[in-house]
Parts: sequence; C-alpha cells; structure tokens
Amino acid sequence: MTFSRLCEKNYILFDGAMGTELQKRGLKAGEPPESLNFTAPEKVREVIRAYAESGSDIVTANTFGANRYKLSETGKTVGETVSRALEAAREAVGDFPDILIAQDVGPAGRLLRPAGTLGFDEAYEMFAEQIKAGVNGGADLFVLQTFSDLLELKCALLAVKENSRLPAICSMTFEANGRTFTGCPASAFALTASGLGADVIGVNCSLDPRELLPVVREFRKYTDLPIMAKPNAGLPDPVTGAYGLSAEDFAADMREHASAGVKILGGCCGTSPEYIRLLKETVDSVNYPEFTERKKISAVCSGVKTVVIDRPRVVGERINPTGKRAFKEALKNSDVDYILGRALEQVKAGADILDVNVGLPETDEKAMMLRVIEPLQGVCDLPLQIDGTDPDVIEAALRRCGGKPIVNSVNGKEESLSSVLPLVKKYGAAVIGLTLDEKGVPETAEERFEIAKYILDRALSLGIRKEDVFIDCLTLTVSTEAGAAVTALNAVKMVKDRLGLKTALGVSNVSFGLPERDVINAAFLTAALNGGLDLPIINPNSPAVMGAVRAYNLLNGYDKNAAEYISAYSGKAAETAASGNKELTLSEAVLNGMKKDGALITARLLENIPAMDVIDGHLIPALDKAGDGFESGLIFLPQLILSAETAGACFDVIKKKINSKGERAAPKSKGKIILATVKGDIHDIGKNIVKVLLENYGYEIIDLGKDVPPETAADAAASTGAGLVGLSALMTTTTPAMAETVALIKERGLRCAVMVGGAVLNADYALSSPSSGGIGADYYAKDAKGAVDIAKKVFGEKVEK
Ligand code: THG
Repeated sequence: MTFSRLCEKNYILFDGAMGTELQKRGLKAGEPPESLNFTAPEKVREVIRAYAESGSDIVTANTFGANRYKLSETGKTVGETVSRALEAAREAVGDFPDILIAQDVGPAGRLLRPAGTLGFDEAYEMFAEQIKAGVNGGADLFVLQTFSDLLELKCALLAVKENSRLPAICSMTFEANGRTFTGCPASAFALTASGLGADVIGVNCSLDPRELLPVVREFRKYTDLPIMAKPNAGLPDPVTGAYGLSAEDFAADMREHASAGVKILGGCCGTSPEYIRLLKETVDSVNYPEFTERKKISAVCSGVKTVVIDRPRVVGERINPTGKRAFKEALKNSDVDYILGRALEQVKAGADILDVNVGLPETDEKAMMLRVIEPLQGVCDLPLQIDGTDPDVIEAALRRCGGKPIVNSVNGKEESLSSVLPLVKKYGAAVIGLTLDEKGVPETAEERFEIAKYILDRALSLGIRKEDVFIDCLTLTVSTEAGAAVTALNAVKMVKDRLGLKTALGVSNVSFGLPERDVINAAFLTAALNGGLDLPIINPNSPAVMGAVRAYNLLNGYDKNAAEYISAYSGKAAETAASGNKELTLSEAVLNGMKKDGALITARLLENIPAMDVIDGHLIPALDKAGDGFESGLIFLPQLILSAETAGACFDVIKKKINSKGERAAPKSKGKIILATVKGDIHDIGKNIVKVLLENYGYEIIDLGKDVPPETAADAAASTGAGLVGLSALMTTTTPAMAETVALIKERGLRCAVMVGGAVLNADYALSSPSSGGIGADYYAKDAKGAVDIAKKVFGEKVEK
C-alpha cells in the first residue's frame, strides 16, 4: 500500500494516543516513552496492535521525542531508537499488509531563535538525523505533529523533503483562539506548509473535536491538500485522570469533521483503540463530501500573520540602502538595530508587507541577510518580500522565513528564470516578475506584456500557482522618459485584463531626480491603483503617498464605514501639535524587543532623571504594557520573551549607573518567587510562560527547572526566603508529587505561600486539603495572568480588574 493509494479511500483512519496508552501499561512519569522501545517493546507492540485491530489505516511508531536532545537522557542514539520503534511497529502490524507505518516527529523541545536559543541550522541537523533514521528503518511516511512554531515546522518539513521521498503529514496544535501557542493562525500554517510540499495539513492535540472544527474549516480556505484532525478526548479529570469525552461522544463529534471534508481522522491524548473502533463506524457511514473547488486566492504570510491580496496591499520600500547614507553606514557596521528601526517605522505607518533589501557593493549580502532576517521576524509580524538578485542570498532568506514570503524578483532573462523560479517553487513563495529581458526594458506596453506572459508560462511549467505570480511592469522615471508612466500603466492594465495576474510597481521610481517627489508619487499611485495595481511598493512614511492609498481604499469600498481612514487620521491634528518628534520611546523599544535601542534610551533618560524614576516611570509601565498585550492576544510569546530580555538589558544599564555612583545596587524587585515543575513532570512550557510574565511584572524569579523533587523546592524556599512558590504539573500522574511538595513546605513551617497550576488541575482540587484527596495549595493559578494576580496579592499590590 502507498499513501497515494490510501488517499483513494473514502476516509483514512489514523490511530489514537500512544503516550496515555503506554502510561496505562506502566510508563513511569518523567520516563521518556521512547525508552520502552528497548525496555518493554511488547507493550509498544500491544498498543500498536490494538490500533491495527481497531481499523487504523496508518499507525504511528513510538518515536515522537526520538531526537538527539530529548534522547540524551536515555543513552540511546536516534538511529537505534527509531529503528527499534519501527521494528516494533512492523511486528505489531505483521499480518495487516495494507497498514502504513508513520514515523512520529515532534518538535525539538527547545524554542528556535529569536524566542529561544536553538539555531535554525542546528534544528535542521537534528530533524535530518531523525528523518534519515526513519528512511533507513523503513518508515512509510512521516507525521510531523504537535508543532506550534511555524518556522520550526518549516525546518522539519525541509528536513523531510531534502532527505527522503516519503510523504509528510504536517500537523500543528491550536488553542481556543484559533492560533498556536506562538501565535500562528491556521491560514499561515496552511499556506506555508502547502507551498513547501506537505502532503497533508492537520491539527492534533490540545482541544476536543468541536473546538477544533473552526480550525479545519479555516484550513480549507487556504489549501487543496487533504486535511487531518486528531483531537484530544477533551480534558483529563484532575483526580481520576479520565478524559472528558467518552469514545461514543468523541466518535459522534468527529462525524462533523468528516462532513466538513476532513479526510484523515484519528485521536490524540486520551483516545484509545476503543475510540478508533467507534470512529471507524462513524466514518464508514459518512460519504466524503464532493470536493468543491475553492476560490483561488493570492495570499502571503509571516509566522503569525496572513495578508490576502484581495485589495491593494502596501509594500514598504524603506529597508533598502539605495540613495541613503545612514542605511549604507548601518550595513557596513552590521547595525541590525538600525534596520529594525526602519522596519518598525513602516509597520507603524501602515505597511502590509516589508521589502527587505540589504545589498551593497563590497559587503557580504548573504551574511547581512542572515543577520537581519531572524530579529526582523522577532520584532515585526508582517510578511516579508525578499529583494535581491543573487539566488544564494534569496535562498538563504527563504529558508529562514517563518511563513510564505514574496521573492522580489525574477525577470525574463534565462539566467534569472532558471535560477530563481526553482527556489520560488521549492520554498512555496510568491514571486514578482519584472518585465525585462536580455534586451532590457521594452519601450512598449505590448512587449512588456509578452515578457509577463513568458514569465508566467515558465512559472506554471514548474508547478508554481498562477495566484503566486505578481507582475511588475516597471516604473521608469518621468524626468528622463516623458512616456514612462503611461507605458507602465498601460502594461499593468493588459496584464490584469488578459492574464488575470496580481501586479506590483515600484511607485517611487517614477519621480527620481525631481523635486517634491511625493506630489508625483501620490498622483501616479492613484492612477496605477485605478488601473489595477495590487502591490504598490512605496514609502509608507510619506503622508501624501499613504494618504493616496487610504483614499483609494475608501473611495472604492474596501474600507467599510471608513473605519481605517478614521482610525488613521482621527486625532491627527492634536497629535502632531503635541509631539512634533517621532523618537522611539523606551516603551516602544521594550515592546519591540530592541535591546540596543532600549539600552541607549535608558542611558539617555538616566542623564536627566533618577534611576528609580526611570524604572518606575518608564520600564515597569513598559513591562506592564507588554504583559497586557500578551494577555489580550495582541502580542505572542516570542515577543514577550524578547521584551523581557530588552527590559533586562535596560536594567543592566541602570544597575551600572547606580553602582558607579555607589548607590544601592540592583533595583528592588517586587518580590522573590520560586517556580518549579514538580518531580516526574518534564513539561516546563507552562511554567516558562508564567516565569516570563512574572518577570515582566517585575518579580524576581528563581527557576528550579523541571522534574524538581519536593526536598529541592522546600530547601530553596527556606534558603532564599522567597515569599511565594509556584508549582506546575501537566500530567495527572505527577499531581501527587505536587501535593507532596506542598505538604513538605507546610511541614517545615516555611513562611511562604504556595500557588499551583497546570492543565490537569482545577481550583477545587488544588485548594482542598490532602486529607480529602486534594493538593492543599494556598492559591490556584488558572493561567499565567492568574499567577500574576496571585503574586500581586501575596506581595501586597493592588490587583486591577
Ligand atoms: N520594482 C520592484 N522592486 C523594487 C523596485 C521596483 N525595489 C526597489 C525599488 N524599485 C523600490 N524601492 C525604492 C527604494 C527607495 C527609493 C525608491 C524606490 C528612493 N530612494 C531615495 C533615493 O534614491 O534618492 C532615497 C531617499 C532617502 O534618502 O530617504 O527613492 O521598481 N519589484
């Protein structure tokens, strides 16, 4: 059986949970499930066998965490673990010849830069090792699942594509807000993974079938690929560990997924062979819905934001050294913060997409591109447009873009077509085609149209979608070419009408060499938009030019109730009268994770105001703002981490200043808090979020890490005199260790409060006494924000509602 043959079936049945099934069979808390491939392979076989007997078309080998980082504690190599796991799976399904075996590939377990410390190349090597082991061990396909960072998923998928020819199912884990934990929306995932050559787009874990239904419906708008859904069986009961949804309810709810056109159905945490058996009965009684061709859309995205090009979208041109002395200096000095500043400026001014050009003679363009692209995606959430001619530079940038970027550009020259288009195809990008060829820029619109047609044909022949080809009919300057503007406009109309393609134009080119350029740029832009221009490449900081875009959108019905227009200009007069300058504030630097700027602004502030006032009046409010933004979903974890780091850099400057004056050393923290994931539990992601947030609010955190024994926690509470201890547990099996830790702290008579949190707890269970089966904590933190409120209460601060 092959995967493509399997796709001819009505529905494809996946399996259910591996982890919770192995726990039932004695997997100890904290023990890597992959160890059982060696110590108890019969249990692994038993689980897989049961899924085969329940009707699974695909079963999963016990390899979810089989990567070099997570296996380090087992003493086994990736190669031997993967090969053992695949062997166990093969033995288990021996007499089911049609069942496929998927190698399970989970995330690295460490965050990628800029939010974490793991480099892209390092992560790639890690995934490649796993994939090669799977190929050698005879896996039939890969299932990359439970990912939350789109860049990490991309890294893993590239490792599959570049080291095997096997199919890849890509699945991410979504929260109730329709985004992953790092802020990736369903649309960005579907666009990016489809472009990179995934075979299936899916969702697994975290929520129950009903909660995940909107996510799979959203997938359908952005991809034609088969869709997979493997929800959890609800949430576990904190005391019994039983999951909320029975097998019957789960199967009934999954019927809606089947009717919505989800092709591959299975389960995640809490589901068992019984769930799969009932799920099979369900799908056997539903007919896969007639696949209606979806409306073709043009769209690009970053790892956290999708931009659909269904109306004019502004491409900011300011990350470009052309004609700018300061920018050239910044490139020569590798001053990344300068470039990030230009990015933020444009985001603020209303850009939808950012063009990134760091090419300068006598500098290493590729090195610079690599230096810029990572922090750029940390501070701004817009999709990028990679501007360059060197295929090496373009590819380097494409690999590290956590989304679907635009390549700017390819042109009609053979050399360009044959080197750039394959990259566009491989990385699933969109591309701007310039209407010039070996003979230069044609004088007539007709000839430019012919080149556009040729570029489109070449793109289509490589399998690039028509919707991803944008044509730039080339703006030349009217100062030397009287007919330049008219020719470009005529060509735009022809490309729109006859080819139906989206169009781009470097609008500002039109006015090179003339005074008051914005006057010309704005007028040309309006004419071009009326002629069908979709992607004006402009300076969004120019009020006249941005005004032309806003007015066009309003006049053409894209701006409902004039909401965008009003929000851009209301209060404008008051604002310009009051401020006058546009200097970056400390708050902006912190919120955008700009360490160097933050440090500089702090130093400047310290020249005029006392250190404590800089902290209380500037830094703490900035951190509060970041915390608020995170809670209300305006910013996401990577940005929160960056802003915490930036605040740290600012504190360092303040500390130095205070020390040099012989004043009191470190700024006072609002209170000391110990955090730990309890013994037996290796999930520290929840604890880490709480940590970041508490630090953001100015508390000093002593982080004991994960798998922390009760004694260690109690000892630390005693020796540090912390006023609050926070304990986290994510598995039902580790809540007893939590109760033990609380008991020990109380037993020793330590004067600190204890708060507990984690997905498997509820207030009742957390706060009730151990004698009645509870944990006996002083406080229950429902989420990270709850932990902050508790800290405020404990340390005597007002809790805002
Ligand atoms: N088509 C496509 N891409 C492009 C262009 C295009 N990318 C580059 C360019 N043209 C669009 N970007 C710019 C960037 C800067 C300027 C014009 C277009 C510009 N710079 C001033 C100068 O050179 O004098 C500097 C002004 C300053 O110092 O602030 O005008 O056509 N696909």
